Amino acid sequence: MGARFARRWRLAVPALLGVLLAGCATGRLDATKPIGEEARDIDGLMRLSGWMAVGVGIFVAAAVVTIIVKFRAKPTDDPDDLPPQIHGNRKAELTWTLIPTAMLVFLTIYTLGTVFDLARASDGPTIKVEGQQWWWQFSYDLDGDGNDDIVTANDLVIQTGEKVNLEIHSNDVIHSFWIPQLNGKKDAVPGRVHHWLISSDEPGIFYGECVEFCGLSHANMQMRTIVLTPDDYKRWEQEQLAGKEAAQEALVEGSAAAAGAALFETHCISCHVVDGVYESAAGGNANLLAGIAPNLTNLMSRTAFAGALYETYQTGPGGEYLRNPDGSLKVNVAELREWVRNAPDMKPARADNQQGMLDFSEVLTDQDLDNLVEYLKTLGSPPVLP
Ligand code: HEC
Ligand SMILES: [Cu+2]
Repeated sequence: MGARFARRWRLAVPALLGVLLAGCATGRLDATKPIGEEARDIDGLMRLSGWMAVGVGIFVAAAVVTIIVKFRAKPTDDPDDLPPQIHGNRKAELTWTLIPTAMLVFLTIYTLGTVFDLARASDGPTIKVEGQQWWWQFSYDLDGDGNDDIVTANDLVIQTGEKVNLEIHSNDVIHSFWIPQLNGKKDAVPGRVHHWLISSDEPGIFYGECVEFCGLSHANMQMRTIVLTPDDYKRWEQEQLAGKEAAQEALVEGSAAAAGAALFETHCISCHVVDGVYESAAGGNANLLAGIAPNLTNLMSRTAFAGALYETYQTGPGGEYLRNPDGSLKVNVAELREWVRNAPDMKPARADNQQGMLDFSEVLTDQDLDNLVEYLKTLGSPPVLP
């Protein structure tokens, strides 16, 4: 019994440790591999203070063991014979006050330096980030005229070698924006604008999540940062603008997409905007608490939908994109269609409380759903991948 118990513990301890350590790097969210300068600053500070704490810990543990061993009672000791009693020792007291003070002052200065560095604005572009239950919107004012030229969701697209200023807002409750590999966390607070820098040395897809509990689907409020090379980024920008023009072109009469557009006009435009075509939801009068729903102008250019919970395009077991024989990406029609049919079933929401998309399962027929998906597929070109 005892031996078996011990053996179990020998397995349980590493298993528990594994579970604990997994919190530092769970698959796609990894705070231990910084890719941008801001994330590296934070990582450097964390490592420095971590190693200092390890040093202090080892020193204290060694001192305790030494004292226990060196001054332990011997069998020959007379229990009534006390060692000389002293009061105060200036040298010892100064040592154990000054060394920790110096260490803490050093860490404070280093920490404040990092905090101020991270708070500094850059001369790079500004992107507006808006959190709302339960997805993130990103808006780009390219020409600085005060109007957003690109409005997208889930995928925050930036380019390498540029420090981007994020202006973080919330349209309802407190959220928190965190792309672990690119910077620390920044809260999105209603009525406030929080400034935050983000940058990446390498192209890639970096994952993030809302990290302030914000209600029912908090765990499903994810986002991605797609980092492109400057050339790819320019292409992305052009395709986003072209997507707005394309959305305004007439659909082939009698096509499934045209039938879908008619349904979209009946059921969807009370919440969703398609730039230049269905603007009626603009201006915060959407039938929602937060006042906005994802702008669908370039829906197909995003790698993910519904708070980055679902892939827009089909992926294989290793996360790689599956392709049609002609090389194009395979649209994830099944989940997109299911989303339009019954969104609250795929992502918990409170449609009765104007939070999240409605359940259309009693409203739309199979044919309607097919047509709507055909229409959605016309919105924007495929994503520019890093
Ligand atoms: C009551 C407002 C409302 C109506 C009506 C509505 N939606 Fe939505 N829709 C939303 C909200 C809110 C989201 C974001 C949900 C989330 O991510 O949690 C959303 C998300 C989506 C998305 C995913 C977009 C993305 O980039 O994440 C698609 C596609 C979509 N809706 C299509 C439709 C279609 C098609 C209709 C009409 C049949 C429709 N919606 C009607 C509010 C609405
Ligand atoms: Cu949130």
